[in-house]
Amino acid sequence: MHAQIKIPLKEIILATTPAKKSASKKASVSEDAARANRERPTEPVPYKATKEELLKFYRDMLLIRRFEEKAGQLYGLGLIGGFCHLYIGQEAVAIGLQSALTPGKDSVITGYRDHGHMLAYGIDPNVIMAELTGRAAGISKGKGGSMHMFSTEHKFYGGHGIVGAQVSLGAGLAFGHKYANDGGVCLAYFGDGASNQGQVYESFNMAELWKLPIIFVIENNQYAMGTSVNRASSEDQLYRRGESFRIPGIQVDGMDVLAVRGAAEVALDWVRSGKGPVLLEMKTYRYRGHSMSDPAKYRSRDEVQSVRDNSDPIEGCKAYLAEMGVGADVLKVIEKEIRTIVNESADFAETSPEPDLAELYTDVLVEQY
Ligand SMILES: Cc1ncc(C[n+]2csc(CCOP(=O)(O)OP(=O)(O)O)c2C)c(N)n1
Ligand SMILES: [Mg+2]
Repeated sequence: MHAQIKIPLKEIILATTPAKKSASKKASVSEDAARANRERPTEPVPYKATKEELLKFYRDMLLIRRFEEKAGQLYGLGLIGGFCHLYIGQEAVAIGLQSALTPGKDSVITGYRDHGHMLAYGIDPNVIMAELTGRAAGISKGKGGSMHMFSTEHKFYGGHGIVGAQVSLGAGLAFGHKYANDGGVCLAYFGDGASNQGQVYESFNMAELWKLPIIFVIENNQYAMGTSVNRASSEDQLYRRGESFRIPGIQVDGMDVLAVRGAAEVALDWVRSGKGPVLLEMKTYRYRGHSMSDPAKYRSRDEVQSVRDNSDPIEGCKAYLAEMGVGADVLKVIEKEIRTIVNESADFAETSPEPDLAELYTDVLVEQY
């Protein structure tokens, strides 16, 4: 028996390539040229927010941050059961993108890390917190919990626990917009881990083929549970993932709300003008573990601290506000208002009644087709 000799894959490919080198070289050059000639969205620029808009971004991001911190506390007290995935660190993504949407026209769908996207849509914090604590007043009547929240009146379609499933469902929502000719665009969020799922690529193919009005948003927070993006992804520049489907991709600083909003403007212009989908890779970071049960041993405290110190989206927004002359006194008033809203939502969620036992038998099947 021969001893097995390991030859790097690259060398095998070179050794077996036919001699007609110039012809194959030529083909690849013209392919590159064709790709370069394809129309692309314009390069996004940071959004030029007015002082009022910037204050609203700050307020909305702070609401997510404080709401999530409170949810973490309620979980620790045993008032929230089951899974709970916090969005702390990623606030600029949901706020930058969703502030650019037209309410009642555009739709949003995401995975299980969904509280922030609901708050960004202006949904009442009381009904979100009540859902977390499993109360009848919760947005899914207390039966969905953290991962399964919906608000069809806001065109917010969940809240999904199956990694990547929301991408195909989002393509369906976009198909709905096109079919009804209602001018709406679907924003479908998914993670860096989800971006390795097969159904994502089936959805990319159909979405581009049918020029569906959809913005695919990869929230690249660097980890899928305990696995870093570089360990799990052969192409870790995730904005390139739509390339072979002819879906243009843009990489964005997802820790900067103005950069995110700027990219949202470009993406919406592209999609609304009928050019089909676009892919946004949001480079972001989650400060907390994957879920409440994750001690996050796969990364160092220093790594997390360094992101907090250097790229925190709320601190970044504060700096922009300071440049516009907004003083600490104004921010303090906002901080106080947010604390009140969040405390009230926790009180509401603790004191409102649990669902009736009979609710166990409702919403299980759709009776009519
Ligand atoms: C189809 C499927 N496979 C595996 C899981 C288990 N799972 C839950 S979350 C997760 C990681 C996903 O990471 P990412 O897409 O980066 O999202 P993030 O949690 O970082 O927001 C995995 C593997 C699942 N829920 N569904
Ligand atoms: Mg991730």
